[in-house]
Amino acid sequence: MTDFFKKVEILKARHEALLSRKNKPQEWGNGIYTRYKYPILTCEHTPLAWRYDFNEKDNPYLMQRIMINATLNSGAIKWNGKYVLVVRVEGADRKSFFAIAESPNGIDNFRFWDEPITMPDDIIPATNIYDMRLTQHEDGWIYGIFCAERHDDSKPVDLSAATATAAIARTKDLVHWDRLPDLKTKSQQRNVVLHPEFVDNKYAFYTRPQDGFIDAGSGGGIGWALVEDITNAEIKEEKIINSRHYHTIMEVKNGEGPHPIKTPKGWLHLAHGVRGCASGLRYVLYMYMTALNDPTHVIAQPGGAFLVPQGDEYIGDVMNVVFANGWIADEDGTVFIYYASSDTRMHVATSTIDKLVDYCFNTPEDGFYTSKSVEAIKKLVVKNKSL
Ligand code: M1P
Repeated sequence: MTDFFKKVEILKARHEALLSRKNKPQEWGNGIYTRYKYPILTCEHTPLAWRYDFNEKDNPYLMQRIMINATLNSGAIKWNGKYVLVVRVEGADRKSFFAIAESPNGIDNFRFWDEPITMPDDIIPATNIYDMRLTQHEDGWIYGIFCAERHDDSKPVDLSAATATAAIARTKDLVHWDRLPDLKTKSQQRNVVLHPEFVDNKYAFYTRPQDGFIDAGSGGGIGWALVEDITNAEIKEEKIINSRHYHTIMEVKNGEGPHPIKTPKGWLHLAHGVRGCASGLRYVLYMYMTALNDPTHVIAQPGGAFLVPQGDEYIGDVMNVVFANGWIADEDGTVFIYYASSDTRMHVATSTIDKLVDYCFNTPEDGFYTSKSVEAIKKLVVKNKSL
């Protein structure tokens, strides 16, 4: 066997060892969810055939011909008994694309399908696409709503001027995707999510109006809008259902995560909140619940963050970030929360519907003042003393 083929064998064995590594739950967490020791997907998990030319004549040094930079913000769905993620994969060229990875148990052994998704373009091609939210809608389609980024040609001299639009695609098999026209709205949009049920016989969207590509500006928070025709979706009226607030974890911006989970006590929402600090923006996850008969009416909102970066999760391409746009609720009530850390890699945390609903209803709300936070702690101390 030539040196080249020995190196190929070692490379493949190392890759297989990484893919089949068993994940380990971390003990002594917060009781609300369980984190796991290993990330579930990194750039090293992407197929070797995407990265290497295995022809010895053409690639005698066995170099990576295409490098992958990150595997992050993934949509999630249970599909044919498998835990399936539509992963945002980012190449060394900074372009993101979608690729499917599936696992038999939701916590390890994630493997990418052979080829990335071929996503058709809208009339004006997007430079970059990312952060798909998957919704198995009651109309029978699986929808993927994602951000389409294009250069803002009204500012030709500014190379960083960009626009964010919500793109809409749908599929029946996760392989073949039909692209519908992008959502038409007055403002730029990112973090747009399709609600799984019709509301007033219309498609319902969670939105995130924003003044610029990065800046939420006057966009007050997570919005809600109804659309009659998904094949020509246009938002005429939008109302804010979950607002940003001074000196909270969502002072600068927030955004809906995956579509909410329906529980007997209400719709369970996962979202991200962003605040500024000396090291830049800090992205954390938070939860809230809305009424079953009115998904726009907030009935519970625990104060503060639900999940924040921890240990190595702080470090990556965009530091101090956790972001989630996918989760899966199993029939037995287990919830798999898929989150990315620092725009670099994917992780899982597990919980249950019961625990998450308990967390939402029994964690004190943000009182918006230090004095209220102290009051909440003293109330708990007194209760514990009386036991
Ligand atoms: O870099 C952190 C996140 O920034 C954006 O989120 P938002 O629109 O809320 O600011 C997105 O680009 C997201 O992909 C990224 O993880």
